[in-house]
Amino acid sequence: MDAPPPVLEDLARSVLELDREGAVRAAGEALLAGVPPETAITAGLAEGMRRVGERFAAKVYFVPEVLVAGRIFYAAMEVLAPHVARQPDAAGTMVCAVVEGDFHDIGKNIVKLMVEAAGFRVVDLGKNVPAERILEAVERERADLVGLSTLMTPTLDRMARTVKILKERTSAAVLVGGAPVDRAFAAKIGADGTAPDAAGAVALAREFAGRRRR
Ligand code: B12
Repeated sequence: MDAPPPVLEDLARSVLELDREGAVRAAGEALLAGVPPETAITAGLAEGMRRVGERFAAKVYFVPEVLVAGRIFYAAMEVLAPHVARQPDAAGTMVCAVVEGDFHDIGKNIVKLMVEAAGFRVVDLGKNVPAERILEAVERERADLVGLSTLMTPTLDRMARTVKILKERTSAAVLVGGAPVDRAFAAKIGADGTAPDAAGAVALAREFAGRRRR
């Protein structure tokens, strides 16, 4: 396998070192070097956030640093997102949200971007969204799919409750994700699937939308 382009390391390091200018510059350089923007986001920026998480866990960084890292992530993503190749529309509609109680939306926004790029219409309800609002949106938008995200263990219960309500009241396929979510948890709460990253979310979205059309 080829070595990863050095610009991916520049992206990750800029996020980790809270270097906004460096991150924005590296995002532009990645595009110029022909690195696919999806790769720059997932293997560069998201890798940087993963390392920020390690520093937070080690109590080297605290919430203010993590907040700044999140803003830098978004500043660089703004450069990259318009360049993500888009498939023609009509793959289906997904409602996505971060469950109630949780304000972590970076992962959900990457999933949204990639699922949209794969040709889906995505209705983004944002973060900290109560189950009832998600249900309302799924019915209103006649969504084929729902993508729920949470990053915290205390909000896993809200995710479970949301899935229960959606499965009882709608026929949409419900996908769940976020760092504390694994396949065993997804199966236990009755979700239709989970994936560890945005590429996996796209694969699942395609699979379930295809099934609904048959
Ligand atoms: C950034 C961050 C923040 C930022 C969030 C900024 C933002 N706009 O999102 C800020 C500073 C606001 C923050 C606040 C807090 N945070 Co915080 N935060 C993080 C951190 C460092 C990184 C998260 C991140 O962005 N990761 C990068 C993205 C790209 O990864 P991802 O979200 O996992 O998403 C990928 C996959 O999971 C998947 N995916 C995601 N969603 C979905 C959905 C579907 C359907 C599918 C299929 C896939 C999928 O695809 C994504 C892309 O590849 C994590 C550490 C960590 N290891 O996760 C802690 C972490 C999540 N935070 C934590 C905590 C405790 C908090 C606070 C309570 C801190 C406090 N004392 O105030 C508050 C909570 C506020 C709240 N109520 O939500 C804990 C949670 C612990 C736990 N197990 O519950 C963590 C794990 C840190 C730690 N080690 O303690 N945080």
